Amino acid sequence: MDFLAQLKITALNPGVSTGSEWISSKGEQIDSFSPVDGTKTGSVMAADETSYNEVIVKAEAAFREWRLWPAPKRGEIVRQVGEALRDNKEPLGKLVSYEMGKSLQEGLGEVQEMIDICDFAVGLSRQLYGLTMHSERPSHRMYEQWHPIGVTGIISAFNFPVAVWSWNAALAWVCGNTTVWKPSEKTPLCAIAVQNIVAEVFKKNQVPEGVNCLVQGGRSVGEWISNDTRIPLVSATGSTRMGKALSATVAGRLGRSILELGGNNAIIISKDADLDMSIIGAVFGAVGTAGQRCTTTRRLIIHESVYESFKQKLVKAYGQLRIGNPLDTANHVGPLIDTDAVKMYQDAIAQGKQQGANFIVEGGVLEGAGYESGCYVKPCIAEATNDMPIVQHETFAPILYIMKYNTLDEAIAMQNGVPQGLSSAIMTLNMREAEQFLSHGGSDCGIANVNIGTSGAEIGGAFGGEKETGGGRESGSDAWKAYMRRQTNTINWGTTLPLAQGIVFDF
Ligand code: UN1
Repeated sequence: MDFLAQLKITALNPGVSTGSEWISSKGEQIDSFSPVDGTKTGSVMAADETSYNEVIVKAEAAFREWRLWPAPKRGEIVRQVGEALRDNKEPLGKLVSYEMGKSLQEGLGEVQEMIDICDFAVGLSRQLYGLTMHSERPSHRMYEQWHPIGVTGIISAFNFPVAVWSWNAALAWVCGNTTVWKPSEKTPLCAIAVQNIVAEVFKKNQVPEGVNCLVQGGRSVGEWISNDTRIPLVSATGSTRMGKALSATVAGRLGRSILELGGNNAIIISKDADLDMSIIGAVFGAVGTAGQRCTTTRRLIIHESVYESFKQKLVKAYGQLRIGNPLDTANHVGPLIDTDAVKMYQDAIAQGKQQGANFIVEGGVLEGAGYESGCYVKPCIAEATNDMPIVQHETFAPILYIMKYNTLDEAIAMQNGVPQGLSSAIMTLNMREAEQFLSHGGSDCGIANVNIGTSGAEIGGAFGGEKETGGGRESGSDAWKAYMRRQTNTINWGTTLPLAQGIVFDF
């Protein structure tokens, strides 16, 4: 495991940092166990209240300085971060794969997403555009500017231990904000590695200490962040339950939040679909990352005329899946994150059966050589109906529910008929169907695709979803606006002071 040494990870790591400096803390010790083989890879020390406060004070002070750097200069720093990530792609990808359990391909892909968002942010640093407007008053000019907002809290989940942080951090930095990151306590070492990589770039460029902060810890650290009036913006990824609690707290102090919560994503397989292509999209979407992406395909809504043939293709494809060590590129499916996740998977299967779901590919926990961690499970498929409580619920595991439809209206209603609204797709070669699905009467999700699956979004688009997914947008397009404050400016260059709306005020 030379990747640990390459990334400067030791057996016991401090977990609190203001950038290049590490701060000692008296929080609990968080141990990282790899779901790949159950090995304890290393530990970090969580933040306590004193070290947390020290970080926020530094982050606030750094903000006052960092916001004055010209945005393209901040972009240049992010460009160098992207370069450093390119240099470290191999070891960091391996660590992601080893600590989180996703396939090496996906671990490397995650680092590639970090590189991509850095590239995007570099360009963005010269494009933080505001509009100009025509004033109704003579000799007046109106325009808007986007200004940095302040310390940005980033709470990320185990399933994308580094990429989702980078979507937020790269944007926040070019926007002139400082960041305070609370990574998942299930993937603390990935955060240490990233902190070390960024620290080197920041130090070389004399970026103020406090622009890139790390506060490791569990729920209490998340609560400190959401309650902290010194943090005007909190971006959080995780369960809907966490998001509801966090957004209530942040809203209670009139702070802003960007939420990226659960998904319950479906692919509609039309009678006019290319079935071979659909199989690839559906299977990758359902079993990739062992079903632990927010964008994982959880439901297939299949036209009744192709239902039986598609079902057979699915069963055949599942029969060919290789489950095992994700660092071995011959395997398709790695482990779940931990044994708690395995328990949730088993509970969901039991509930599904109770509710009448018919498992056509059975699940189960794998045992024996190579599966010692107890985290490897079989991807499974059940015939179900959309209204079953278990189908309405997001289980973070490779359980795929399939169901039939007759008309496209019915299929769209089923696709939309869940509390979540992240990602959706239709497989069809029929233009009318595709357009209806994408129209205002179609999918109600933040992401709607044609002839690709629900997962695997690119960073160039805004990422996020509606309803219980939380409404936030991260990453590309104009998602950056959420990381800045808008200021409307009106300038009078004339010699009189006319009032808006023609109001006369003479004395
Ligand atoms: C997530 O699951 O939280 O679209 C993010 C995808 C990835 C990001 C997923 N680019 O699957």
